[in-house]
Amino acid sequence: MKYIDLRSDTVTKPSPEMRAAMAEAEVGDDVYGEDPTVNMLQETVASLLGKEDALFTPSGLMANQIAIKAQTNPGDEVIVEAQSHIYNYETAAAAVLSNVLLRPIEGRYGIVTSQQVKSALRLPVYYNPKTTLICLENTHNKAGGTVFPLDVLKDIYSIAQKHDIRVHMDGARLWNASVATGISVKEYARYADTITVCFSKGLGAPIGSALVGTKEIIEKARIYRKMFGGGMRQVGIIAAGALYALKYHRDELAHDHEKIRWLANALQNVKTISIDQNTVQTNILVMEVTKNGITAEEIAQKLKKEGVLLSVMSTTTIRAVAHRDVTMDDVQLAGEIIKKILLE
Ligand code: TLP
Repeated sequence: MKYIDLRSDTVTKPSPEMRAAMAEAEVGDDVYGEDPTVNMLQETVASLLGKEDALFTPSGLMANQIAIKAQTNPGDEVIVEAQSHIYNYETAAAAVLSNVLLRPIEGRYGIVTSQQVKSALRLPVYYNPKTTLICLENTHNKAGGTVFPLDVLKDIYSIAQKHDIRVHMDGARLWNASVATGISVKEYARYADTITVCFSKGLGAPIGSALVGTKEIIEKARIYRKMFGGGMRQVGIIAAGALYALKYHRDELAHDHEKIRWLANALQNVKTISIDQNTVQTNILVMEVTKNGITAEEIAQKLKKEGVLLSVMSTTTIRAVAHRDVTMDDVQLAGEIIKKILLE
């Protein structure tokens, strides 16, 4: 059966043109810093985000965890949003790899306010944990692809600087935030010390993320990437896919936003689905399915039988993610099938 796969934007496959660029990539040993294509990717990303340096990593998770490791000491406290990827979907890696205390703060639509951050600051007493890092997510996955407002980000960054706290932005989908708002990724990056960006989600590269920051932090990050088993050799083949995606696929993310907007509108009046239209900002749609006595998992199974794949986010919510490998026609057909299953 051919599925319409809306589980995630991670499912995209490299196009023939991207594969050709990968096949032609010049390579070298990146553990020696000698892969010209990786070096070009790192320079390109650092410059796009207006930071001194960047480090290519095999995954977004690794980039986030290296950022935490490089900016904390064991026993430190890291403020995270309660629904964030770092807190929910990273195998408790921060506790294991960095020995830090994650302090979750519940945001609205995944956005914590500067007031919440202020209230979370601890008195500098020796028996209190020392807060050294705040992690924010832009766009916010679990909240439905919501964009972090720039003014809130600015306020949080200024509070953090006053208290000698670093800010890390999990910008796995920062490209989407930028396309949706017209605010450059560089402008968002001004208000974070380190940023994770990802090439293998909406941009359509097969593998890879990057961590961006000062030379000093990236130097430390390189040590931890190696420690975590992420030192790669002739990886320019992969970096070439990322470079291709950055050059040709970024602007196309707007189409994915249109597809999700269409789906959200089409399902708005289905009485067994609840959609908060405020969350419909980019390429993700999180829907509460309220059909009596049926779990989200069972609904996802029924949809699968009809050829539509969605991901289950909780017992009552499912997620559809638009990406470059599904067309508007696919999404419209999926919309009809979702309606049919939820109304039957
Ligand atoms: N998110 C995946 C799943 O893990 C949930 C998805 O399908 O959306 N930050 C954010 C905000 C993410 O959404 C993800 C992946 C990551 C980090 C981790 O990236 P990878 O999968 O490259 O380790």
